[in-house]
Amino acid sequence: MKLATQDKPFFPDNFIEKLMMVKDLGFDAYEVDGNVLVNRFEEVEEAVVKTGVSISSVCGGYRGWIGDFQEERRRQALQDIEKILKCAGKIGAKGIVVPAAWGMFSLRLPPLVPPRSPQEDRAVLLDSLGKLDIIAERTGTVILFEPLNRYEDHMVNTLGAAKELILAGGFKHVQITADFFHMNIEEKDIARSIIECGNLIGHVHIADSHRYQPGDGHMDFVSGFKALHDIGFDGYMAFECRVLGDDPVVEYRKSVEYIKQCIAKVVR
Ligand code: LER
Ligand code: MN
Repeated sequence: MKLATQDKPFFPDNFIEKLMMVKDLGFDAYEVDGNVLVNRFEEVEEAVVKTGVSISSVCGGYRGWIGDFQEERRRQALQDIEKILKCAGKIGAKGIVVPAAWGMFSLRLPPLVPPRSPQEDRAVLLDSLGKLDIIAERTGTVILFEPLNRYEDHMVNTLGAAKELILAGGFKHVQITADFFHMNIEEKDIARSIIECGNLIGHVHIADSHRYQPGDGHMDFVSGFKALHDIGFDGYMAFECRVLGDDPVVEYRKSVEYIKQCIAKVVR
């Protein structure tokens, strides 16, 4: 199990310096924003070569959502993701993390009634994932489809729901991103859900129970990591969190150490 991190406000902007800091903190790779990857591609490519730190994956950085209520914005998302995946494939990143939508609608917050039926949501998502499946194949990448918690998305909240859509569509280049923060809210038993998805799990996001750095909250990472180890997961776990503490660099370094200790308990 390899570790990656998303960007942090305390990382340098220069890409070589950024990836050097990523390595120095104890990470193997960097999860890049899609817009940054496309617009600063040469710089990112040079930094990967010079530092030996790879780009594990891409997250965000496109307009609209693959399950957008507005058709035009959905098309925009698919077009932007295609551009991002061309760059991701060239640089050796596994693929892009995509939720159905983020912050578009929640069934648990007013106005409570969405403008589209669950059947229509499903048809839209199957269509988008079908189109992305073909683009992923062409670019040598994978769509890392991510269930979000009920307050951030109303369409796909659990690993099981993501798996069901992938199997229903027969997609070969769509896998699941298992995000511990969302799983902590939505899964009855995180370890069991991971086991049930098996090799459909393609990527992992980690944060502690309060979305801050791992080790600072009350998440049980070890049982989840054991399940990942049992299914033979050999992908990246990318830190997706804010960092609490007076000195965020010191705290982030401690967090990486903490996660490495959790991994050591299951990988012997
Ligand atoms: C948002 O909470 C999240 O988990 C991101 O990975 C969005 O894709
Ligand atoms: Mn996530």
